[in-house]
Amino acid sequence: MKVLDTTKNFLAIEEKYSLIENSQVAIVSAPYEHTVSYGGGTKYAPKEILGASAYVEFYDDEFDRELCFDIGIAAVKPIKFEKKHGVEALDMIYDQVAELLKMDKFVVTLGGEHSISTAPIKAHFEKYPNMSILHFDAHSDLRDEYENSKYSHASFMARVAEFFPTERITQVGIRAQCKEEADFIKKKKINTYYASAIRRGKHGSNWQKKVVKTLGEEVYVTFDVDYFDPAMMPATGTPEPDGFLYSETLDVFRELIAAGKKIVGFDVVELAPMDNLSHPNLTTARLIYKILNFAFSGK
Ligand SMILES: [Mn+2]
Repeated sequence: MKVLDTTKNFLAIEEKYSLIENSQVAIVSAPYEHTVSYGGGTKYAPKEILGASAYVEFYDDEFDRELCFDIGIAAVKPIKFEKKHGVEALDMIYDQVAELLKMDKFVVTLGGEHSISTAPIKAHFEKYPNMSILHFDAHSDLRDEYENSKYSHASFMARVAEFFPTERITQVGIRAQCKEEADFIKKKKINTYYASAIRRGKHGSNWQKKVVKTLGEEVYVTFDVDYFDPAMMPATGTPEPDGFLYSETLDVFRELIAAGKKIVGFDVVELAPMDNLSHPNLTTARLIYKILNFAFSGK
């Protein structure tokens, strides 16, 4: 499998830490964008995230280590979708993630729009049949279809719910959905932590711990950056007010690790890079490296 070279890979690390055979982590770039409903640009996200990652420090003070040199991180060459979309595009992502999982890599998938997440979730679910899904997002993405597409970014979780046990899905930060989605959540017993309920204190001061309690031992994370407050993350297609900040979000991962639970893989989607505004790209790159630090905290 071909990887990006030192100038273009994650953290811009030298070859011996970023060849596929030397790396425990593989980063998949899925620059897929087909069903934009508001602002566009997610197809540029993987390249911009990798570019910004060159400015992320290797050292993490919380873990007192330079994780990248301990585990190795390979960035695989981006998937070329050309004219392919819908199921065909998802199959391409699935094949690459499944192949890397077979090689025992920890896989991180970069979107693209949120519809891509169905593919890595399916591949991880086959390897980790007991896993839970932890879904950060402003939207629940449970519309059966949106703008005549079953594979819209607004329907991705509805597709996941067709093959994944819904009571094992936990959503955090939701603040924009239609009634059909709210009804579906109740009927299918999805654990949804609405932004307003968190802010109103409905889940107490340590809401992060409550979120973690709903999860099993193995956790797959799907992270839509529009979960964050638009003040810190304006670079996304459908920004919604009343979002979350960085540190309170990391506390979810801290509770997860404290509870002895394990992150088995993750994806980060919906970054739509903006001209002349670099901090959203850097924030996303830092988030990815930080989640890796949590995922490998015990190793
Ligand atoms: Mn969203």
